[in-house]
Amino acid sequence: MKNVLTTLAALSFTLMGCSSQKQIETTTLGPNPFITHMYTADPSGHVWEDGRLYVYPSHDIDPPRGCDLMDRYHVFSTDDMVHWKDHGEILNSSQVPWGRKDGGFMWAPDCAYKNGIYYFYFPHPSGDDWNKTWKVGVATSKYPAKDFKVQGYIEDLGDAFAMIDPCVFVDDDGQAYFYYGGGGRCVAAKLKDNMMEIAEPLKTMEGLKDFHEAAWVHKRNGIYYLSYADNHSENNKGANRLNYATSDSPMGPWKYQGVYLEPTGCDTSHGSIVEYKGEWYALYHNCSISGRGNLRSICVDKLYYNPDGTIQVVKQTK
Ligand code: FUB
Repeated sequence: MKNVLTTLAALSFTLMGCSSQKQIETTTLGPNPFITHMYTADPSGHVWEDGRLYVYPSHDIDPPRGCDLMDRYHVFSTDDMVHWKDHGEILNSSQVPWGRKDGGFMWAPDCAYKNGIYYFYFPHPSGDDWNKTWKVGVATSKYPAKDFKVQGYIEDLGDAFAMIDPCVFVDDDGQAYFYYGGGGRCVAAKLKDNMMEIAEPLKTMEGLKDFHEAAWVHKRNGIYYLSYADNHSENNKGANRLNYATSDSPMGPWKYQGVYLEPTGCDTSHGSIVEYKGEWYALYHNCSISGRGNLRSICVDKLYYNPDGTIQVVKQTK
């Protein structure tokens, strides 16, 4: 069990012959997984205007049937990276008017904020032939973790086969970009100001190596990062890793940079990268509570960059 106190580390350094003291605040994290009262996966992290870090995961159902029965979303938030609040269920497949009649399949979501409205994006099939009928639903609210109402889905996304895991990245100039993908294909487009329609045809993201799913885009020091899960397997079992690529544009082309999260013991891997209070974090899931590849639990660890902007492999802590 890790110490849960926030510590102040003093760093001494010498600059141009002068001796100086700089205080660097480092947050000590709590134990992983950080949500233990229910199974959670696919965490998307965002810091909103109230200064809290919100995590939008999907929810594994026990006993599982693959990922078929996942029918609801909860939201979690923290202001110290140790104590997490469960805001409760924000959406259920029974509330999706255009969704498949048997529900379930509420897979990896994301959330974005623009002009006082939170937009919650979730992949969900519209028909019985679930893997051919994916849509990306949009629910909106004035609040980050309650009162979401399904508004519809993003139109004109084309071939729906295996296309899941929406990610919406809002750039510094306010322009929002929509990413999603699956089955080897990752595509993106600018979103219109209404955050519910694409403003241009989808474009394939070039330069990714062995893309599987779980696209996530963040920006640091002017560099765009597209991270995603690959198809890696070990002993004939899924053991996906999280990879990343960089670009000077949110639409690529991308330069493949490598793996930043090794397999976590689950059948899938899925994560996000977020800055909170001056430090960077990798959110991801593992299966350490259940010991079962599709009963997953969300985790967080520190993420460190090298001086050239490349990402160090994340140390997965318990
Ligand atoms: O949780 C269901 C699916 O498993 C997600 O959409 C994928 O990214 C994988 O983690």
